Amino acid sequence: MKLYYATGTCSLSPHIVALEAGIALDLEKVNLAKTPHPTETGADFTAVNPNGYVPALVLDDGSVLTEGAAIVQYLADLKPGSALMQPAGTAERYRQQSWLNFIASELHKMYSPWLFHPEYGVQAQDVARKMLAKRLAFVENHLAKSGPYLTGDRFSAADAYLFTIVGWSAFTKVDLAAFPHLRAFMDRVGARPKVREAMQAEGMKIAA
Ligand SMILES: N[C@@H](CCC(=O)N[C@@H](CS)C(=O)NCC(=O)O)C(=O)O
Repeated sequence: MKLYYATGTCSLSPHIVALEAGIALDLEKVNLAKTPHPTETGADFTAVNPNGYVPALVLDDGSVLTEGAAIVQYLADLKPGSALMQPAGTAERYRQQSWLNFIASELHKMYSPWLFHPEYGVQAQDVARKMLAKRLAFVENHLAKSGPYLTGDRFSAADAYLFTIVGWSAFTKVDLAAFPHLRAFMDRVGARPKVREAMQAEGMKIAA
């Protein structure tokens, strides 16, 4: 299987899940700075994902799976023993899917495009930061009551996604000072060997 990724973007989440599950992926980097996005081998990425965004996972049968929240579930389900997602149909699985959807719609898309595209303007960015502060406060309260991970004691695919997205905070000037449990979560997940391995493989800086 091959994961199309761009360094430090939302594709870090399936990259982490694959490593945590013990799945060896081929990686192909996409240059998002150029339009249409070329890959590192010179291919046109829109031929893989017509929407032009990462992550995209090419499965062993050659078909392509897109949407990060679906890709992490696919990878986790390949290795049920990794317990990165609970079995389909269980209440725990729906809770994890609820978090994946929350992260995708309430956090991911609030950071991006608003905070990565200055052309949206300062006013739009301020609105996004205010909304994010509310949503992150919700995550903070949840972690305080029910942590240390989103669904309790075990790291899951939803945690990989949360870590990836909240990791954009410093760069986008989203202040985490009021969220000690979330900051502790970021440190805890960031210290996981497979998380560090994924970040290093993408050429990201990791804390010593
Ligand atoms: N709905 C997609 C969105 C993915 C997405 O926003 N990817 C960003 C990087 S975090 C991207 O590749 N943007 C480049 C573009 O849209 O051209 C998902 O959840 O996987």
